[in-house]
Amino acid sequence: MKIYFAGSIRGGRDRVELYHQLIVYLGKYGTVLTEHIGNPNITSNGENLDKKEIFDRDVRWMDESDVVIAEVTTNSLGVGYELGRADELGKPVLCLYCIENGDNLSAMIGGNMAFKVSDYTDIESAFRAIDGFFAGLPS
Ligand code: 6IA
Repeated sequence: MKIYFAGSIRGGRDRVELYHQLIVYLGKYGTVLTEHIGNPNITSNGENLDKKEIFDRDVRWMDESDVVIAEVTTNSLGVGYELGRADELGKPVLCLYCIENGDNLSAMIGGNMAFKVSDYTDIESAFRAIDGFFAGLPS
């Protein structure tokens, strides 16, 4: 199972520790192609790579992935773009949203019935949402 994890970079790195914990947990289900999203050394300045190289690599990984899991609490243009792409490709998508952030999720994510959007309160409830998502995938 190849997992594409999406989380904010330029949009802000406030939740990077949470991304890291989610990525470690996802290791239970497969290989996370985008492990760097949870790397605290990558700040909102991004990776030390050319923009085109990052885009081409991420698009390739998205194509290769079996599922897409996005942390969508922190608004991010890149994550929104990736989710649009995942939708077009027909990938199973789980969006994790921290409800403590209020009712602020974009309707373009929350209103897309092709996505499974799970609200969570703490890391344990995010883990349970992940378990439920994988349990519900067609075998
Ligand atoms: O708009 P954002 O930067 O918040 O978008 C974050 C999403 O886009 C993540 O899920 C990543 O998969 C992807 N992404 C955006 N920027 C990068 C990056 N460095 N490295 C890896 N993945 C990225 C940014 C470098 C800078 C020159 C813009």
